[in-house]
Amino acid sequence: PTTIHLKDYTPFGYLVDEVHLTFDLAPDATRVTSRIAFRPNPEAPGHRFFLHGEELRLIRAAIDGAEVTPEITDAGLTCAAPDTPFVWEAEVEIAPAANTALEGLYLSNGMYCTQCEAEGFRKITYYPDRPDVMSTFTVRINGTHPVLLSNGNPVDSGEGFAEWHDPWPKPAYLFALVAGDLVAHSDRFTTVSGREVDLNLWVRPGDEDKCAFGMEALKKSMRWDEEVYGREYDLDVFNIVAVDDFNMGAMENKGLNIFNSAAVLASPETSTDDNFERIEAIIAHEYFHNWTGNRITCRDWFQLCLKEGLTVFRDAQFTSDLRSAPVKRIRDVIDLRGRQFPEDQGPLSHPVRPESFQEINNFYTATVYEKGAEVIGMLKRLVGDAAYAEALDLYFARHDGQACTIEDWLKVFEDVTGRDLAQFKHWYSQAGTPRLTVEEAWQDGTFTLTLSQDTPATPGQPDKLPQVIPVAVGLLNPNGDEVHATEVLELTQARQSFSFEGLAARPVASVLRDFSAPVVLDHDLSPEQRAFLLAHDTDPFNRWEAGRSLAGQCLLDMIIEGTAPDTAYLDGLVAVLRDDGLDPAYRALMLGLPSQSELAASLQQRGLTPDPQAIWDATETLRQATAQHMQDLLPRLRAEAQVDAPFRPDADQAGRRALGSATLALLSRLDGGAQAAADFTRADNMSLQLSSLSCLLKAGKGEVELAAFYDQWRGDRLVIDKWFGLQVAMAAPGQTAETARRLSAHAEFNWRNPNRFRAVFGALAMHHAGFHHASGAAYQLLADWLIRLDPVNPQTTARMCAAFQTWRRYDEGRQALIGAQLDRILAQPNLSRDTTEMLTRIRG
Ligand code: B3K
Ligand code: ZN
Repeated sequence: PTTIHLKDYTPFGYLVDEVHLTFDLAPDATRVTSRIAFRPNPEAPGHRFFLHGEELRLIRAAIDGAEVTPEITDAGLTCAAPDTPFVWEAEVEIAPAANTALEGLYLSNGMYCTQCEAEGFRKITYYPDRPDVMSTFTVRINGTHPVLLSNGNPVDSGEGFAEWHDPWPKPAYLFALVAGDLVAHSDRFTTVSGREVDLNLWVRPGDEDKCAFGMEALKKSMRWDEEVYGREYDLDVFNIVAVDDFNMGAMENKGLNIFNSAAVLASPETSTDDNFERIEAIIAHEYFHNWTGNRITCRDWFQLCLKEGLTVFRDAQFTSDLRSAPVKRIRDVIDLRGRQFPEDQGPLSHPVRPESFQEINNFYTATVYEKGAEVIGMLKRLVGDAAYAEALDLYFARHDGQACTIEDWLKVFEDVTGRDLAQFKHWYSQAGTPRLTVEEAWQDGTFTLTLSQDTPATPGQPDKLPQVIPVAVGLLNPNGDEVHATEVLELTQARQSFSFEGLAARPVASVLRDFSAPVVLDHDLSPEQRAFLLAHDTDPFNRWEAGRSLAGQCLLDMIIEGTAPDTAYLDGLVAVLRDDGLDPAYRALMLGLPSQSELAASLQQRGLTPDPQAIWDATETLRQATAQHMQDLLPRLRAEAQVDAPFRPDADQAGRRALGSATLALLSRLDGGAQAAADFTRADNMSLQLSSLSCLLKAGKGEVELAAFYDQWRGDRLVIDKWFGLQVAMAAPGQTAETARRLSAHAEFNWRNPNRFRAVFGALAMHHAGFHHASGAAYQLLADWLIRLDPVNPQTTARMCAAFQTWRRYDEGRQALIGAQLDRILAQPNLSRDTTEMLTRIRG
C-alpha cells in the first residue's frame, strides 16, 4: 500500500471552471456522462493530466470533441492534454446495486444515495478528486423515482428528470445525488438579509412523524450562525435526506445534507433524550459546515481538522447556548476521555494534523474532531473572545471560496492579535496527551503553583517539545470563598512557577477549570481537599471533576489495596445530591463514575497491569455502597426528577429524566428491580422505557419486558437497534460474548447495515469487562465478524478495529489472545487497505 505524505503536496496542474454531469440511473448499470471545462493551472505548469477513477467502466472519452484513448489503471486515467483551456467528456458505467461499501453511488432500500467524502467521487466518474480543485456543478438526473435531488438550486424538472445547479464552487467530495420514493417535511426560513429558503427533510413514507424536531433544530442552527458568527445561508433551498444505510452520522454536501436515519429521525416514543441532543448537534454541525468546510474548504486531507475541529467547536458552542454550558462541557470531557485519550495514548496516536496516511477514511478520528475542537477552545481562551470573533471575521473575509491550510487559519489569529503562534502550532503537529503536573508551595502569604508538562512518546514521535498550555486556575480560602477568580496561566516551558501574593491563609487551588486544556492532570490532592472542592468550587466543571477524581481514587484504592469504599466520596456525593439548587442534569452527572476503560488507563499509568474483572468488581461494589449510602435520599431525588408537563425534549426535562434514571439504577440495586418494572409499564417515552429496561436486565430480570419491547417496536429499525445493543451492554462479563453471538444469529441481525452491526459489536467493544473476558471469546467473535464484513464494507470494519487499540495495557495472556486475532485478520487474502492499515498500526 502507498503512503501519502503532507510534505509531498503539490497543486493540481489544471483548474476546473465548470462541471456538467448527467446520470441515467439504473441499479446495475448507471450511465454517468461528464463534461468538464479544464484550463492549465498557472501555479502548477507542465503537470500531467491525471484523473482519479475507481471501479468505473469507461465507455467513451473525448477532448474538445475528439475521441481519446486514455491509459487506465486501478487508480485512474491519464492522457495527453492541451496546454490551453479544453473540454473533457467522458461516459462511464457504474453499478450502484453492487456497491455495499456505501461509498460513491449506492442503493439503500431502493433509494439512490451518494457518499463522496473523502475520496468517493472517483467511484462515480473520472475527476481530479481532491479538495483543492473547486468548481461549479450542473447536474441532470434521469430516473423513474419521484424525488431526484442534487446540490444547489433546482433549475428544471419534469416527468423522469430533474436538473440542479450549484453556483458555489466546491470540491467533488461535497457532491451529492439522491433519487427515491421520499416524502418531505417542509418549512421555510428567511435569512437575516431577507433570502427566502425552502427547507425540506426527506424521509421514507412512514417516517413523517419523526421530522419535526430535526426541522426545528435546523432553523435554530441557521439563526444561531447568523447571530453568533454572522454567517448567512447562500442558496434558495436546503435539503436534508435520511438514509438507513450510512457509514457515519451525516454528511455536509452543499445544499443537500445526507443523514444516517439514526442521526435525524426523532420522536418522544422512539428517541431518548440523548438521541434528541445528539440529533440537534449533528444537524447544527452539518449546517455549520456550509461556511466552515464548504465555502472555505481544505487544501488537502491532512488539513481535515481545519473544518472538523472548527465545526465541532461551533456545534459545541451552539449546544451550550441552547442547553446548559457546564453540562455540555462535562459531557464533552467524558467523551474526550472515553474516545480520544485512549487513541492518543495508544498505537493509533496521531497529531491533530496527521503527516501521512494510507487510507484517509481512517483519520476521521476523535483526535482530528474532538481534540481538534479542544485546540480551538484553547486558542480562544488564549486570545480572548473579542479577538477570536475578529479573527473569525477575517478568516471568512480572506478565505471565502478557497481551499485552506492550518497555516492560513493560524495566520488570521496572528494578524489580529500580533501574537506569534509558532509554539501553539505544536498542538497540531505533536501527538499524545500531555501530562500536567502541579506542585504547590506556601510561604509568608504567597502561594506558588509549579506546573510541569511532559508528553509521552507516540508512534514516530519519540521526543516532544513543550506546548502552550492554558491552565485556568482559581483559589478558594479555607472557608470555601473564592479569593482569586479564574485566571488563565500560560504554561509555555517544561516547568514554570506562578505565584499568588497577599493571601491570608493557604488556599485550595482549583486547577484546569472548565478543562482548559486536553491534558491528564496530576495534582496530588488529599481526599479531604477534593471533598472540599466538591463542596465549594465555583467552577461547575471542576466541582464535578472533584467528585469524579474522588470516585476514581476510591476505585483505584479498592482495586489496588482491596480497601472498602471511601466515605469521603460517599458523604460528599450525598451533600451535592441533596442540594436542590443544583440543576438535575448536573446532579445526574455527579452520580457517574469514571469508565472502566479509564480506570484501566489510570492503572497502566501507575505501572500496573489492569485486570478488567477486578475493575468490574470494584465498580459494582462502589455502586452497591452508593445505593445503600443514599437509600434515604433516593425517594426525594425521584420526586425532584418527576416530570409532570407533557413531554418536551429540552434540557430541563432531559435533565430531570437523567436524574430519574440514575436514581432508578441505584434503587434497583436495593429493590431487585421492582420499581424499574413498574416504571417500564407506565413509560410513555423512550428514555424511561429504555432506562427501566436496562435496570431490569442489570438485575438479571426483564425477560418478559424485553420480549414486550421487541413486539412493540418490531417495525421500527432504529428502536430495534437499541434492543440489540442494550442486551449486550447489560450482560454480565461472562455472558457478553455469548449474548452478542446469540444476537448475531437473530433473523433481524442484518449485518450489512452499519447501524445494526454497530448496535451489537459496538456494544460488545464498549463492554470493558465483557470484551476483555479472560476466555478471549469476545476477541474471537469480533474478529470473525470483522473478517466477514471487510470485503463488504471496509470503512465500517476498519473503524471497529479500534476496539483492539488498547491491547498492550493488558496481561500477557490477553495480549497473546488479541495478538492471535489480529494476525488471523491480517492473514486474510485481499484484506482492504482500510483494515490493513488500522491493524498494522495497532499491531505495532
Ligand atoms: N464530513 C463528514 C464525515 C465524512 C467521513 C468520511 N469517511 C461528516 C462530518 O464530519 O460532518
Ligand atoms: Zn464535520
